[in-house]
Amino acid sequence: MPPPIALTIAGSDPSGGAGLQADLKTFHRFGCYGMSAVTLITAQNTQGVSRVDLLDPTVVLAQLEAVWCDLPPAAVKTGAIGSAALIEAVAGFLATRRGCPLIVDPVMISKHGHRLLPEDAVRALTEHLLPLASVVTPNWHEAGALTGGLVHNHADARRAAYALRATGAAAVLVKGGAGHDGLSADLLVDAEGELELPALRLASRATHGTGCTFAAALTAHLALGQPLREAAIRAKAFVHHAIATAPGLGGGVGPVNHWA
Ligand code: PXL
Repeated sequence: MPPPIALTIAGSDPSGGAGLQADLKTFHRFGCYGMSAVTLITAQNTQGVSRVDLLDPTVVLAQLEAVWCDLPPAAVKTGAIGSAALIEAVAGFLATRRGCPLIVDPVMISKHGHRLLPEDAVRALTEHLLPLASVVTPNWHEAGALTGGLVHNHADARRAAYALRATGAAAVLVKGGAGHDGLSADLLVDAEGELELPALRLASRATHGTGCTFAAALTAHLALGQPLREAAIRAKAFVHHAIATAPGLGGGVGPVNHWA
């Protein structure tokens, strides 16, 4: 049996901790065959982002067309897409090719605070991409930005999750990593209701790419045919372990352990 194919549509992080590099490593870790369509190229390391260059939408569409007809994916993930024009191009492509799970990680700001999505592109995300999503995985900041408010606590996160489901996303998983309590609890809202995913918060500097790695693990488990709730529980456990066993690389916000 060939392995399931997982495709990421995301930005490049040359330091290998986040972006499409984190996605490919995580797909590989779970036995999926990983493919990547590049949307933007960052220049960065664990200490900061020095440059972001967006690719032309036609360049992204050409990559998607090339791989889709020859190696149809079992699950697709989106990461940093970079502009309203790019989001509209990607969503337009995916709208005509439904049928496999779509995991939308609404990447907006890097761990260093560098903006990866301009504010005027947030609306393109909610209007065009979220309605296609099987699951969308915002952190508290992104959940607030996508719903036109601020998320400061678990009650805000719950409200934002329901508001995001109203955009047409089949499920919403709001990550609780930005909280200050000892439990970094995520909240999943799907057609069946709510599922809380608690995990002991780790005091670690190695959090570069945690969001990408989590969404990529979720994508891999869905590509392998697991139900969403099971996939979410496993992805959460994986990221926790990946932070706990981080390799200690770089002088700044270091990468997690993608072999965890
Ligand atoms: O973790 C968010 C993220 C996504 N994609 C790219 C990134 C980052 C964070 O640095 O660089 C390309």
